[in-house]
Amino acid sequence: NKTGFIFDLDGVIVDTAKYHYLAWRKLANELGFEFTQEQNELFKGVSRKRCLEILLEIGNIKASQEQFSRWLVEKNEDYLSLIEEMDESEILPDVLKVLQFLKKHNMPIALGSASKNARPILEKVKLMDYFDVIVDGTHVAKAKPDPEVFLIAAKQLGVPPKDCVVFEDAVAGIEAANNAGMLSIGIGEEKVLSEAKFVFTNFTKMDDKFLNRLLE
Ligand code: UVW
Repeated sequence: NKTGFIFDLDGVIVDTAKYHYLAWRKLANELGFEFTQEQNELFKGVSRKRCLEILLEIGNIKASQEQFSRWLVEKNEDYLSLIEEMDESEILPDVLKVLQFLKKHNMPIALGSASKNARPILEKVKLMDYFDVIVDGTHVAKAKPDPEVFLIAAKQLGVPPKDCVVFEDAVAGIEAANNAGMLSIGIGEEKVLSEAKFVFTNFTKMDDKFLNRLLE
């Protein structure tokens, strides 16, 4: 049986958190309050709608449905204009090494992301060809830590969940992988991602020996 490899996007393949932050901060400032980088940590892996709900709670702002929808669109337009300039140079260190290793061994590869902007981002950084399957925020009803996004990815890869490996940088994402019965690998800080089966600061720390073990 082949192993299926599922990658989160934001924080694993590229660092889009900084662009999300700038776009949310602009909206917060327009609404008359500050939004810090620390607060932005709470937004990682969280759906766009839920992020706006939290932002408005931070600013103590009540919105009509219509305002809410308008601000969602405005934030996303600002975000899209920020990521317009993204290119291959924004791929995080050694992501390409790992993708190429997996391709060389003919491993099935999926993207499992909450983002509705996953496809345009993969196109900009020229990684579309590595992914056999893309499951993103346009396909999924339940947010991580619900395992839905990873279970759909496994199904589309044709690999049983127990034979899948997930690379994730968010706590909710590690929980989702564990809930799916998959092997969770945290990319980030060990103390934050303590629920993960293995943790690496980034892909430069993952050697061929470890990758080879994952193939079995
Ligand atoms: C998320 O909802 C996580 O991202 P986006 O705003 O890119 O859809």
